[in-house]
Amino acid sequence: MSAVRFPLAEMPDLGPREKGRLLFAGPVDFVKGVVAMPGLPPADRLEVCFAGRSNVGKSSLINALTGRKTLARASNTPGRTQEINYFALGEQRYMVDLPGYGYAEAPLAVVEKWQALLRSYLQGRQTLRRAFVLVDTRHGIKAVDQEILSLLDKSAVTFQVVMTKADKVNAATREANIEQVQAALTKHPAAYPEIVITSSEKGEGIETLRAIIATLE
Ligand SMILES: Nc1nc2c(ncn2[C@@H]2O[C@H](COP(=O)(O)OP(=O)(O)OP(=O)(O)O)[C@@H](O)[C@H]2O)c(=O)[nH]1
Ligand SMILES: [Mg+2]
Repeated sequence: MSAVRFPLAEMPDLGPREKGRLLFAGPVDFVKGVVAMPGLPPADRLEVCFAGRSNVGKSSLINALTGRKTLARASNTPGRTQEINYFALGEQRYMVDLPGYGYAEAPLAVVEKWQALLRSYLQGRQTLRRAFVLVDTRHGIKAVDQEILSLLDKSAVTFQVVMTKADKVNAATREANIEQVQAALTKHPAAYPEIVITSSEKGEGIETLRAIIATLE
């Protein structure tokens, strides 16, 4: 049997887990919401971003990671996060909540403005160390995701797929959509070779993701 090219991330060892726990137990602050590139905070620390279609669970994941329920606004209304939202983990890391894409009802002018900003951000942010691309475990990678994956390939920004809302699917759907994601990733040179399965609701994968963010160099 050949090895799976995009295996699920294993539970990290005690050391990285403790590093992750400490990082996220420390101060977490909302820094600012940015609507244009000149508004970005100084690129003085390592940064990760969370991208994904509208409603996939980006804000909820940031809240779960930080253990603060209302830090990033989460809502049932797609397209709620309209800005690039910066959160600081002490002075060590920035976490960036990106505006969701694929929100069908957004006016074209709005969509184009955000696409342009997303493009400049992904291509122009020197300290961006990894993009977490969130994919709903119920749906797998959709056509609307392919655009951002290609953009990340072109920008040479390493991205890691984080599957969200794992609590909402049965085991068979979970397995099928993990395989769908694994197959789709083979076409993307910028894909990091591990997938993380999460549930912001139940806490699955949160400790693993904390450790990943804390140990990036
Ligand atoms: N059951 C379950 N629901 C979730 C989970 N994560 C998010 N949700 C729900 O999904 C909806 C959208 O979550 P958000 O975190 O606001 O999604 P988002 O990606 O930030 O959306 P935009 O800001 O509009 O792009 C909310 O109603 C959340 O409560 C999860 O792990 N499990
Ligand atoms: Mg959001």
